[in-house]
Amino acid sequence: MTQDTIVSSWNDFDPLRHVIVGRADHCCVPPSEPAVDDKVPVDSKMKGMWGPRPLETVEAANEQLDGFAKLLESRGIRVDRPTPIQWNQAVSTPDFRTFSMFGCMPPRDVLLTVGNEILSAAMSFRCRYFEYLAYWPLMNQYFREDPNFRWEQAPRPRLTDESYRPNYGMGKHAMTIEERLEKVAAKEFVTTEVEPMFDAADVMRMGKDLFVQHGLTTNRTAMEWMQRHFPNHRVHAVNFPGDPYPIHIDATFVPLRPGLCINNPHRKMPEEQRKIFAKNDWEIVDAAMPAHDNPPPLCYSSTWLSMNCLVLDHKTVCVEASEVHQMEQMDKLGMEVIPVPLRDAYAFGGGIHCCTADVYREGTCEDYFP
Ligand code: ABU
Repeated sequence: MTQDTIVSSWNDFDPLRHVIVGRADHCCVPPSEPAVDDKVPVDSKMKGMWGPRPLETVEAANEQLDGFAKLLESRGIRVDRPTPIQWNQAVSTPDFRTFSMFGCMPPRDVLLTVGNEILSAAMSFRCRYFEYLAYWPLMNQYFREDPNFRWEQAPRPRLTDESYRPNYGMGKHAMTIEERLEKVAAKEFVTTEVEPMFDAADVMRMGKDLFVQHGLTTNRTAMEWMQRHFPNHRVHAVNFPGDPYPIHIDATFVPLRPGLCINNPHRKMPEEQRKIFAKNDWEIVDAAMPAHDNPPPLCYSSTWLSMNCLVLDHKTVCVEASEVHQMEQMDKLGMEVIPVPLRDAYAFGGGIHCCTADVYREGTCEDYFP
């Protein structure tokens, strides 16, 4: 690593030195579109509503995000923030049109850091097509500061109607949870395989190995693209059959340090996929139950944001301050726990891990699964 190195991160647990924390400014609830519709449960109050989020919720979320940024800075971690744009604008390409964007929370969905590269994801939500623009000033700055930084963009998806299964889970007779789970078990999701589509938050980085969740936001074609793009890595497809809305791996399967992961007890990794961990002496522990029965209002995510934590180093972890069971479990697992109030930001796209994106962690690319 040279003195000029700004960007380097190979996993989610080595000592964190530089991170991006999202902002809630101008965030919107997006209008109906195929990929979004499938993420919003049929009985959700969000069904059918769209437009700018209420100002008081934006202010409350920003207060907590700013507080989190300050806390990280107080521990000597450099924190950068995105530059929000006016998200309440229509998006139009030759292939589709939608009437508003989403926001610059959460960065983890958009930016995938692998070593000295930050890759903007090929996201399947039309409303998130231009979200990378909020990070463009930072990417441009890193490009100028760090001669080895690889500023990358995955192929821009076309997101025509061909990219989605028509009326997946929708229509007059919306799918029941049982029917959804059957589709998940059959690995049949709203996205088709006509082009690579993925969210960066579906990728769990563990040195030479990238574990990628196949679900609503990431397809198999994206995994094939990733394997060719990262030829020195091993890309593993993982599925979590107990999750009726499989989106993003970081509230399902979370490494805390080399040799230890927590796994959502409702979304267990199948035996076949666990073998690689067992063979290499990794322990997989069931995560603690969430402290809340329901997510906050206007929230896309599940209550399992409880386990969506940010590991600062092998012994220190940030957990949302109201998640008492998860904090207690982390403590028992030998971690120093830093409680972070962030529940007011959940509705904007996620929790403690989601609202960040790695820029620099110490350490190198290890082979944990030889
Ligand atoms: N962005 C993480 C959401 C995961 C979940 O809803 O469980």
